[in-house]
Amino acid sequence: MKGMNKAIVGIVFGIALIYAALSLMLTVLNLMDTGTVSMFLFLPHGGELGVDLGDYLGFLVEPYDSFLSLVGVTVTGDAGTLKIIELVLVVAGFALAAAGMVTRPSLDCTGTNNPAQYLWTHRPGAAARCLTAPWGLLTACWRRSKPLVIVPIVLLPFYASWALMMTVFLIIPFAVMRAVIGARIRSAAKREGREYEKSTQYAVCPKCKRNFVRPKVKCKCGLDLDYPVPNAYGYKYHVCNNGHEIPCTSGKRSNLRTICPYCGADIETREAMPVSVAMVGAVGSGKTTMMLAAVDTITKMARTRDVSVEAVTPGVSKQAVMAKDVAPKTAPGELDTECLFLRSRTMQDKELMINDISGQEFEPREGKALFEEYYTYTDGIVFAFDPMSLTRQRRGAMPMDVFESFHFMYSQITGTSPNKVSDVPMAVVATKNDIVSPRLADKDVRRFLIENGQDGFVRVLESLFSDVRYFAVSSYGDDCMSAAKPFWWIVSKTDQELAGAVPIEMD
Ligand SMILES: Nc1nc2c(ncn2[C@@H]2O[C@H](COP(=O)(O)OP(=O)(O)OP(=O)(O)O)[C@@H](O)[C@H]2O)c(=O)[nH]1
Ligand SMILES: [Mg+2]
Ligand SMILES: [Zn+2]
Ligand SMILES: [Zn+2]
Repeated sequence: MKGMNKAIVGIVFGIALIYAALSLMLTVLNLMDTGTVSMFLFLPHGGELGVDLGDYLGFLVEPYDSFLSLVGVTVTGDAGTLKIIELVLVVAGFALAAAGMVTRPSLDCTGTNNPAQYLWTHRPGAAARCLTAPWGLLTACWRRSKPLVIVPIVLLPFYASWALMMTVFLIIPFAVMRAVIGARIRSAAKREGREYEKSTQYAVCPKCKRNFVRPKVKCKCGLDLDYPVPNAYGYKYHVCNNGHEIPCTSGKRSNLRTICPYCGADIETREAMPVSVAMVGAVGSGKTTMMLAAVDTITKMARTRDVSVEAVTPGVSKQAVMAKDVAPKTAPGELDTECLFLRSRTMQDKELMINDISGQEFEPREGKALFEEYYTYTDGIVFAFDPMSLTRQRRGAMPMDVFESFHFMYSQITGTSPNKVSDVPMAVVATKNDIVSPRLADKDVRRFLIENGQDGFVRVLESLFSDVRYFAVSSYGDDCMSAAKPFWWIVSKTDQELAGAVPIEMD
């Protein structure tokens, strides 16, 4: 038993013991005075310190008195010595009941599942354990060896009255403690729920792409625990089965090692609010280069406002960004989501998640994997096309083909009818603007598509997505500021705080 539980038990048992000790003191004083054994209740009133229970519960107290004098008389006939012996027996009885309170079975709070240690007042059977604590000698001996239990049974007449009194004295502190802790759990849980809802809402696994309210946590000893939130296991921290403390208040939790509750992968969530963007486009349309250019720009612009950007996946690392102009072809198949964490002193952590897919996935092919979760929780879609592929000898897949292939997956995955209008922001991006002549402005892109035989694409796209915006970007060299615009437009639709924290011009 550790920390909080020890404190709770200490308070409850402490109050009962102090109270019983005060009653013992009155009992001893009375014995010295009158020579009779009676039980007292410590209750200062009208100049008196206690109430003589013998006056009210004589049928309970008298047998105790008779028993003790009987034992005393077998030893001595002298009245003075008898008093001393009775005094010793009373104190010993008290000590036996008090000793029961600190024996293992009643104090032991180690659990069997994780997180292991319930708050003591909220663990199953806590009330019963509390009330039986003064009789702990019986259980302690029984546990050690069954025949041994005969000893506390024989001694029972000496300490039964004291144990009974302590049992009664335990009821009030336990009930008060339970109510106080229950109220603390409730208010801490409410506060945590509100804060989590405001700052995080949910988390997304970059491996399996599924989303969930809270991840699981791996303790430093390797045990998997539920995400620590204030509950019966603790309102400030939980304790694992190996005794490690795991904080469950929002500020301290973000450094915990988190794992995905579905696939078990080690993931970082940092309680950051996620914004998730999916990329669509033909092979060679410039998706990966654009993503890296956007990361580059976002990082540079964030620095001007003291916002730190940390890439946690290798695909968007500093090295990858530096080599963006020679980005390798993206391998087909399902890939990990690229993750960036953004934070500042004034802004709660944010996570920008980008799903970059190989253009091959939008080519007609048998038995294609449906990218289930790529699109299920997406906050926006960046649709890239290479304008040169439309003008020069029309090479590569046309935007319409890519869109049809994408939309087939999209409607299957989101379980909507193929005609349903989606309100997910759709950024249509003409890439490689540095080699297009004349250069395109954002406002020219829609007309450019129509004039180059993609009027069908524009029509279908705009009928299926209600929130479409066109961009023209260049991702090459240092002149790649424009690449961040489509991403930041999506961010601004989802998270105003993040959008405002990094100055990306949208014009
Ligand atoms: N000049 C110029 N070339 C670009 C630009 N963006 C991409 N490219 C080039 O276009 C080619 C394809 O770019 P990627 O970013 O790999 O294209 P992708 O859409 O990711 O392709 P897949 O991963 O195969 O689907 C590469 O040779 C890039 O260097 C750009 O803005 N300007
Ligand atoms: Mg790529
Ligand atoms: Zn997962
Ligand atoms: Zn542990």
